[in-house]
Amino acid sequence: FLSQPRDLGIVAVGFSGGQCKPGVDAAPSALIESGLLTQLREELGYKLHGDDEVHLYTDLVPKEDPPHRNMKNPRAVSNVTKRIAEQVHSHAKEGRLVLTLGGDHSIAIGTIAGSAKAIKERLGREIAVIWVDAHADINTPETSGSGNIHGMPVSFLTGLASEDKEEFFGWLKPDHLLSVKKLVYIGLRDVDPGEKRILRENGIKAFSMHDIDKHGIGRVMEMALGHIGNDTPIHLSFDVDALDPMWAPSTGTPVRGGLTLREGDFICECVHETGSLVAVDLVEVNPTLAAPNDVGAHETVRAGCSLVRCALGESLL
Ligand code: 5AB
Ligand code: MN
Ligand code: MN
Ligand code: MN
Repeated sequence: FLSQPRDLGIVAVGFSGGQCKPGVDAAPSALIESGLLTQLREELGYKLHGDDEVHLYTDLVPKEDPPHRNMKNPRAVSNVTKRIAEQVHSHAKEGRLVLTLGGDHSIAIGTIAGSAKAIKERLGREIAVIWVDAHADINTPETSGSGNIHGMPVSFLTGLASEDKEEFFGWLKPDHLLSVKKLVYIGLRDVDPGEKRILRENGIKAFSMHDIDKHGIGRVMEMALGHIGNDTPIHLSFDVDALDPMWAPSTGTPVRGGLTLREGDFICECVHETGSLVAVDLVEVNPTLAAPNDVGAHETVRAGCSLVRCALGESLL
């Protein structure tokens, strides 16, 4: 693990267009104000690249953005994720580990596209993705009941959904994509019927909360990392709603029966220990959902910071 880069590219994404609740765009500022980047710099010894600027991408959000194939805000999400892919790519091609602070989970279309392309160019390797979430986020526009693109990123990233038109994710090229064989889910407990069919038909590896209860998180991580194989570059995409609402109540789509904070931290520690981590996303923290004076928002931000620090090696002795 000593070879894992000490250079860290930061992409702070204040974007909420992949779903309908405002406030998830305020997460990067809340995470940064609570001291996350200072801790990474001063306590974990990373050299940070990119600044503390939170990108709002307002120039990329069109005034008129009617639904297309049932997707809400399709042009905005396509434009913004295309730009995020360029940002992540430019860090990753320099050999930096990339940390993206979302934002809703639609932004993973950009982060994973960017790291897949950079790692292919730099190392000639395909990345693996560990997707930690209560949800599978693999709806196609046609299977989605909500039309919210934060429930669809994995279908675009694996090529299960696609579009030719540039303005509707047509910018995604083969180099941006992820193989369904290199995808592993952890923490699932709220998967739509259409998504279950997609997971089954494509033989996608998934560890639900049931599997975690049955085997324990230690065994599940062994199996998850075993599936990916040694030495494969790993992109970790962590949706804070994978945690139980007890630890992360301030999120747009909470689901009971989730991971404890300790289990979430353990997942991040195990991924760090592989020495193969190339990128981390932390998404779906929404600090505005709690009532004023409610501790929920603060607790959720704190949990998010803890997950990121563990993924970046804080627990190593
Ligand atoms: B999240 C749902 N499957 O498609 C849908 O928070 C929820 O990024 C998606 O995991 C949740 O709208 C997206 C019902
Ligand atoms: Mn989720
Ligand atoms: Mn998600
Ligand atoms: Mn959510």
